[in-house]
Amino acid sequence: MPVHVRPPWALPEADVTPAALALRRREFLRGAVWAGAGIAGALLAPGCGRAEEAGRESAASPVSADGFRTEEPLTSFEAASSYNNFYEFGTGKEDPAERAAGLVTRPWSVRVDGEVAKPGAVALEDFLAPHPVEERIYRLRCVEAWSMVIPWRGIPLGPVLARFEPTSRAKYVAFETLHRPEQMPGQHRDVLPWPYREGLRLDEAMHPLSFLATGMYGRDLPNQNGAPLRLVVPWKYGFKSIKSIVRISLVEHEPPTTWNRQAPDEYGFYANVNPEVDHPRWSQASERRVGELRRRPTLPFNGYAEQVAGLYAGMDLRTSF
Ligand SMILES: Nc1nc2c(c(=O)[nH]1)N[C@H]1C(S)=C(S)[C@@H](COP(=O)(O)O)O[C@H]1N2
Ligand SMILES: [Mo]
Repeated sequence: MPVHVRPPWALPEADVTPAALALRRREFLRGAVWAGAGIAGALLAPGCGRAEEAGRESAASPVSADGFRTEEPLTSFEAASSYNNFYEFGTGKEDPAERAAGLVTRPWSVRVDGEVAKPGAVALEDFLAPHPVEERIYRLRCVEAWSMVIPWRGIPLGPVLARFEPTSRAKYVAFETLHRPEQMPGQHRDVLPWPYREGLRLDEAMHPLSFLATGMYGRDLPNQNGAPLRLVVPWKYGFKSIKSIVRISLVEHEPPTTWNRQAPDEYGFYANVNPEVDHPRWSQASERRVGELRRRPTLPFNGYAEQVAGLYAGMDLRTSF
C-alpha cells in the first residue's frame, strides 16, 4: 500500500490517522533527541550522564530543536479563523471574520525603505518569489492570556530583509499595516492610532524564527488573519505579529509601535512572553489554550527560550518588557 503522508490539517480532524500522527511524532522526537544530545555534548562534564541529560531536555521543551515545530495539538482552523484580534475591523473577537471579506488583497505591494541600499515598492508576487516557501507550526500567545497552535505557510523574514541590503545604520525594522478605512471599517474610529505599526530590533528580525506568513493550515491566509502578508514572531505577545503589511522600514532608532504608544505602561516595545511580568490588570503566569478547558502555565519566551534568550543577554527583562 503506498504511504501518502499529508499534513494533518489538510484533513478533517476526525480523519487524521494514527499512522500520520505517529510519523509526525517520530520526526519530532528525532529533532528533540538531537537537540538534547547537542546540549548534553556541549555541557558534558565528569559524572554527567549523556542519555539522562538528553532525556531531560526532550521532556522539557514543547518545540523542536530549531523551534520550527511543536507536536502539541493544532488549534482548529475554524477557531483560528473566527476568534481574532484585528482592530481595523472592530474590537470584538468575531468582528474580523464577519467584516474582513471586503478587504481587497490583490493587487498588493510592499514598500521597503529607510536604511537599505535597494529601497523600492515591490509587487507581492515579486516580493515573495525569490524565497522558498516553508511551513512552521508555532505557538501563539496573546497578551490577553489566550493561546493557539497554528501551522503557518510563508517565508523567513531574515533573507527578505537581506535582499534589500540594510546599511550599517539599520538597527531596527518598522512595519506598517494598510490604512484603507473604506475597506477596514474599524479605522473610522480612533480606538488606535492608524495605521497599526510594529517593530523589531534588527537582530530579532534576522532570527530564523521570525516569519512572514502568507498562508495557514495549507491554504491562503484568510483576510481576518492578516492577508496577504503578516508577521509571526512566536516568542512575543501576539500584538507584535502585525497583519496586512504594506511597508517595511529599516531604521536607526527604536520605532514607535501602536500598542506601546496607546498604553506604554501595559505594552512594551519588546513584549517578550514572560510569565513573571504581569500585565498591570491581569496575571501572565498562565493562559487558556483556545479549545481547551484547563489553563496551562505560560512559558518564558512562549517556549522558545532555548532559541531566543541569547538575544537579550544582559537586558533586564522586568523593566525592558
Ligand atoms: N494590523 C493589526 N495587526 C494585528 C492586530 C491588529 O489589531 N491589527 N492584532 C494583533 C493581536 S493582539 C494578535 S493576538 C494577533 C492575532 O492574530 P490572529 O487573529 O491571526 O490569531 O494579531 C496581531 N496583529
Ligand atoms: Mo493579542
